[in-house]
Amino acid sequence: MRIERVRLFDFRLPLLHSFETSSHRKSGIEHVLVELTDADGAIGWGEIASPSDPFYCAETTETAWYIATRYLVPRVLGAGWELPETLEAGWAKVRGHEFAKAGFSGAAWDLHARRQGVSLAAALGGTRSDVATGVSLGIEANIDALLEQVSAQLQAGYGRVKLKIAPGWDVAAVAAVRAAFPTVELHVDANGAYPNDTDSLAVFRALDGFGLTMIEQPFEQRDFLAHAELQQRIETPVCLDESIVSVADLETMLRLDAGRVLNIKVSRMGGLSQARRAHDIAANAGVPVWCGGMHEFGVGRAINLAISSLPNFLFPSDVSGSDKYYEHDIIDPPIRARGGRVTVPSTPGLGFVVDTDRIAHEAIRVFDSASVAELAGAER
Ligand code: OSB
Ligand code: MG
Repeated sequence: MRIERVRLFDFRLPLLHSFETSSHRKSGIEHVLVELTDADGAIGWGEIASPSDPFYCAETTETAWYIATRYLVPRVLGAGWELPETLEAGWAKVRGHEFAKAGFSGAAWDLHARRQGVSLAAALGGTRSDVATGVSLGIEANIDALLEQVSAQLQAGYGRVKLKIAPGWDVAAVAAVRAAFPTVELHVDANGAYPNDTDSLAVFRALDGFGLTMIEQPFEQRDFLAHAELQQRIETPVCLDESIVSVADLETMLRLDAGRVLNIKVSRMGGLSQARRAHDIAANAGVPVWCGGMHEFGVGRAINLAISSLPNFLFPSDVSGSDKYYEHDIIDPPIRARGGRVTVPSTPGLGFVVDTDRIAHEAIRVFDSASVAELAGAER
């Protein structure tokens, strides 16, 4: 098959509840939606879920737009391919920019699955018809506000809660949640905010006593040794997120025992093919994985749902219902969780109808390969 047209939509939605991590606070999300159309008019959708600012990873909405229009679109347009991996190989020489690549990878996989007449989950080798999901809660103004959030999410049926932590918002917050909800499946995520020093070790030793399922990304992205040393000193599994942007990073983690759980983010790994490889390698090593989120709109959320149906996703995924984040999502029906579980669609591709009219109408900016005679400045 051949891609005949690429459209990119820079799209923004307000968050129902603003979200604060160790690095910053945000009240809206801006992602770039990718639409690929083949010569027969079949369509695939993907989502570039890069944060707007370079605080989680180096990419931003602007760098993703630049890389997509200048380097990825020219490699995708007109290329012949049958398997998504073939299309992805076309951009292999572009280094980094995993989020930008993941948006195109998702669209290629959706298109591929639709053409095969199978669900994206089935195309990936998924084995579950529904997946366990959990919620991620940001840093709140005070502990009462946090307890209120936890209580609301438990009432909504979620059984797993992940708390964002940062120096100064850690042991007391976790102790309060644990005291109020003794049996909730609880885990914490530091987004790399802790220095590798004795004060931090004391925090993690204290957190080790709360029966957490995991402590996610305590130290900075590249510091595998700090994570390995911490894992020797505490019982709670260390989970890596930001550190793992390639299969080689995962091999490093496994070799060093720098973490015993892997957060697979499709975007962070550069797309679905790499995410699936990471899943398989972790499964062979006996390391469980779960699917992290980037506050995706419905397209990215459906992609996360599909990969979460693979067998080694053994902890709840951050694929909570659309209603936790957005009033009106861009897919129909929106993703819904019941009793903390989300059904994996069995209809072709993503399994949701994408509201193209609304996206085209409300986008902040649009790129359409059909309306540019020659891609300005495009580089092969
Ligand atoms: O580390 O998981 C993270 C959001 C932005 C940046 C980093 C992270 C997150 C989340 C989002 O936790 C969770 C979700 O999408 O439900
Ligand atoms: Mg994380």
